[in-house]
Amino acid sequence: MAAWVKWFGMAGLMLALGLAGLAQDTPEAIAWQVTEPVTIDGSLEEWNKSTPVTISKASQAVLGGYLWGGSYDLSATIYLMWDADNLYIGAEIQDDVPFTARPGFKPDEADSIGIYLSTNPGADPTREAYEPTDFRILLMTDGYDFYTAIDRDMLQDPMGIETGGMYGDEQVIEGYEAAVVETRRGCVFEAKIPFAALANDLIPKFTPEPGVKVGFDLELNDIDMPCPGVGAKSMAWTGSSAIRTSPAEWGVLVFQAAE
Ligand SMILES: [Ca+2]
Ligand SMILES: [Ca+2]
Repeated sequence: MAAWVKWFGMAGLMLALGLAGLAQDTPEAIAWQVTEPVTIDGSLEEWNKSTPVTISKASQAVLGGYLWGGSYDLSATIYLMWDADNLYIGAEIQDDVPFTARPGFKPDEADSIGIYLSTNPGADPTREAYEPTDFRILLMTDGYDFYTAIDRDMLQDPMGIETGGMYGDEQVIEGYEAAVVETRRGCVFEAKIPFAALANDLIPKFTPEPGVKVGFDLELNDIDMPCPGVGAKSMAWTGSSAIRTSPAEWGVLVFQAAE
């Protein structure tokens, strides 16, 4: 066998092993198909809670980790569900000072949840640059306004879905619904995001089906004093703070049929 054939064979093997390693290392979250209508009321009694995503470890702090005081300070158990038109997120959040925000500050420097979602199942999971079908969505977990933001600053051409809401006090997701119930340790948050809000004439609407997988991550953002100069902290399900600019560190969301 010619040396170059061996070399290419070895390189191919190493590439295959590398890709296999990558596939094994990519965490998967599950969104369950809705079996009964989800009522956005802050109660998760109608939810499939069999596969929670947890953010509760020091290793998941991605910004301001030195401020993290443990799971009572900030942690969450998060559930995902879907129907043909919507992604649902339910979160049992522990936050020693919930519903905290500062007027004019970014939602990711307030109490909020960040959702990272690709609407293109065919996207290259190793891509390091956002594509127009990659979305960073921020949901304020305050007790009444439920403002939202979509961050598209990492895209050269956002294809008509521009950055909005990044300085607070805006509702940028059409059809969005959210509700919250305060608990002893924080709150239960429940929200509905229509897939149509992540589509336009240029960006096709995502149509979930059982077995479909897309790039995905979750972020918890927290402040505990609504004063200028107070540091915010962020924790992520997987990856580092680089998830904000690169989908390469995201995990995967699997759309599962109802059992
Ligand atoms: Ca409910
Ligand atoms: Ca807080």
